[in-house]
Parts: sequence; structure tokens; C-alpha cells
Amino acid sequence: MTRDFVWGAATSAYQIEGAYDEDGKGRNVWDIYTHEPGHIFGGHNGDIACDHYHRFREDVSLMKEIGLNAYRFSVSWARLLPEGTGKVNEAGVQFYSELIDALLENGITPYITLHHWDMPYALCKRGGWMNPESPEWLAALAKLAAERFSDRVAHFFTLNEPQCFVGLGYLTGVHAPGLKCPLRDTFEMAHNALKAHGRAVQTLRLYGKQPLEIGYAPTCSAAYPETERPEDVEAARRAMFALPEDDRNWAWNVSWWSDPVLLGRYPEEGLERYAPYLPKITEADLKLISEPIDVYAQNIYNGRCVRMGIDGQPEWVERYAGFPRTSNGWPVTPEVLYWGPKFLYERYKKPFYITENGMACHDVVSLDGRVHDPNRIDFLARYLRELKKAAAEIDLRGFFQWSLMDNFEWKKGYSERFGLIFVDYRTQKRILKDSAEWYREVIQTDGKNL
Ligand code: IFM
Repeated sequence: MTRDFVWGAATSAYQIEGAYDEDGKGRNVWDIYTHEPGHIFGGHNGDIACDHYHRFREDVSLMKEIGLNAYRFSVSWARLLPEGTGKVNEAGVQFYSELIDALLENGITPYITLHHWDMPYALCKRGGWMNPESPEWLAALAKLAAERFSDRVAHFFTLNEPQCFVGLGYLTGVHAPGLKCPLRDTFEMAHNALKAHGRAVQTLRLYGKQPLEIGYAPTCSAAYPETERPEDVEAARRAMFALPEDDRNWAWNVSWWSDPVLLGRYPEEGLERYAPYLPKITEADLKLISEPIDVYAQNIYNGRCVRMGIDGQPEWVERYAGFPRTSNGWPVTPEVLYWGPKFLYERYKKPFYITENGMACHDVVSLDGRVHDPNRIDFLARYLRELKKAAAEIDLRGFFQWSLMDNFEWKKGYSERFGLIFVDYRTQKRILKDSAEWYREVIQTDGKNL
């Protein structure tokens, strides 16, 4: 890795902060959704979560102990703007201000994500992403963040995984706000969310108090080739940017979410195939959506192996019985951290970050009082070796492990643990897992020990 490669870890507001109704915070869609019965494993919610709102100083000390260069966190929109726009909640501003100061005092660079799924409920009631004003709503949050934080924070991401907050929130309805909308509505929401990204970029630039590095962080399941034969590589490249076969799964694709942002146009194939569902898309919209950004990122956890079929079409390679999986059932496919960044960089030619990668394990506190997580160490070592190969070929800026600490894993509640830090939710006691100690060495040696 280059000397200035950024080694970090990531979290999001709803998943760790708790304090869901304290100090003037407004409700967001997750506060409402988790309080309705039947949605979340065990009836869990983020009311207290990791109580990071009250314990952030301890958490920053632990980040320092791990040796993190950087910490990526999201701001809770409704903590800053309880109604989504308008009146500012000064207590919320103060919380993030103190967090930022604590990070800087400990030599940890803050990276802010503006929106990680927790839209204020007041905005959801006004139609959420269906409302044509929604791009202006995100711009209001961006303005506040720029005005109040960008004197000390130079790195911002606009949206985290829009695939999920549109696809899971409004299409399959398994995430907040839990709606099953017609396909055409979800395409309109996606278009508005992309416009919101563009407005956030413009606003951050306008009000930023220093030159900012601004990026966008969608997610993907990457395709990787079965062999390095040029035909298989080409098959994987094509599969990586192809549209899902089933229109009901349309949100799970790379090109629809990234081509407009980085190339200034929706993919031609999608414009044809989705024509019956599409809102009016103007040149002005595309100009806004493709407002230049500095860096591009993806959250990549796994993917699928592809070969070129005898018919000249990419075909999926079946997984063998007993294929390695994480505790939440996701396949372990380290190759995605080489081929994913490489394919994305080839197409979009932007300096690149991995903004999330990591695994869920059923971690426990052992008799010796420690948390031994050899599976996570093995997982990260395999994935980071692949990323190191990519770093030798593309402009790769950093890696953020998901997650800094165990936290509220959406539909799965607290049943899945992704952290480098174990959290006992009964006592809020934190324990560094073995993987945190291991990650410290990776950071100290700049990946040479991988
Ligand atoms: O916990 C989530 C995160 O909020 C978004 N990306 C995937 C993670 C693991 O599911």
C-alpha cells in the first residue's frame, strides 16, 4: 500500500448512537419502524444501541488503541434537523462537534457520511424520496454539515448504499419505512436520491470551509472471473455492470446507480428495459447528478464467480457444497476486493475507496475474558491480500472495515456481530476482539504483514 493509504473503520448513526429521543432529536424512519411489532429480530431497536452518544469518548480511545488512521461515521439527520429541514438542533451539532474534536485530538481523520438510511420521519410523511423537493432536503443537511463541521472535516460521502434505502425500504419493504411501492415509484425515488446526491455535492462545495474531498458510496455484489483467461475476465466485467434479470430486483445493480453519477448518463440498456417505469429524465437532471466528485467508493462484501459460456454469454459458476459463509449466510469471496475495484476503476476512472467490508461472526466472550475471532482475521487477511493486489494497479485511497463495533444490524437486530470491538449490550462493556489487535498490526505495517 502507498504510505498515505487510509486504514479506517466505519459505523452509522442509527446503528450505534442510541439516545433516540434525547436532547431535541427528532424521530427518523427507523425509530418508527422498529417500534412496530414484527419487523425486527427479537423486537430489537436502536433506542440505546451501543450508547455511543454518551460513550463516544471511550469509543474514540478504543479507535486510538486500534491505531485507526480514520473513522467513517454518518450523522443522524433528525438529530441535526429534527424536522428534516429548518430548525437546527444545537445539541446535535454539539455532539458531532465534540466527536470530531475528540477524533482530531487522537490523530484520527473524520470521514462523514451525510445519509445512511435514517431519513427524518417528518420528511417520510411528506412523501420521502418520492417528493420532488427531496434533493433540496438533503442539500439542507449538506449545508449545515459544511457550515458547522467542514472547518475540521475535509472528507464527505453523500449517500450510503442508495440501493438499500430505496430497494429494501420502498420496494421489498423489509427495511424502514417498510413500503412495497410500484416499480415506477421506486425509479422516481432513485432518480430523486441521485439528484439529492448532486445537490449535496454542490452545497458542500459552496459552503465548505476548506477544499473538500467529496465522494459517493453505493454498494455492489462484485463479479469475479473463474480463471484469468481473457474470455472469463470479459465475462465477469460484463456481468458486473449488467442489469438483474428480474425487474423486481432492479435496485441491485452497479451501472444504474453509478453511470449517471460518474458518466453523466443512465445505461442505454436500462433506459430501454425500464422505459415503462421511468420518470421524466432531463439533461439538467443528469448534469446535476454528475456534478463532479473527487472520489468514488463502494461497500463490497461478496460477489459471484463468472465464466464465459460456450454461447459467448457470461454464466454464473455454481458454488460447491459447503462453500464458506459468514454467520449471516453471506458467501466468503475474497476475490471481489481485487476484481471489484479494478473493474470499477476501469469504468469510472476515479480515485477509489472501499468504504465497507467485513464479516458477521457469532462472537462470544471466552472463559479467559477475551473475544477470539479467528474467522474474522482469516476473512480480513484474505480480502485485504486481494485489495493489496488491486492497490498495485489502481488509485486506491483507503479501506474502512465494517464495523468499528458490534451494532444494530437492521432487520437482524443485535443477533449479528460485525465489530472489531465486542459490545455487551446488557452492560455496554466494550472488549477489543483479537481481530482488532490483528488489524492494528496491519495498520502499523501498512499492510506489509498481509
Ligand atoms: O450494517 C450494514 C451497513 O449499515 C450497510 N452496509 C452493510 C452492513 C452489513 O450488513
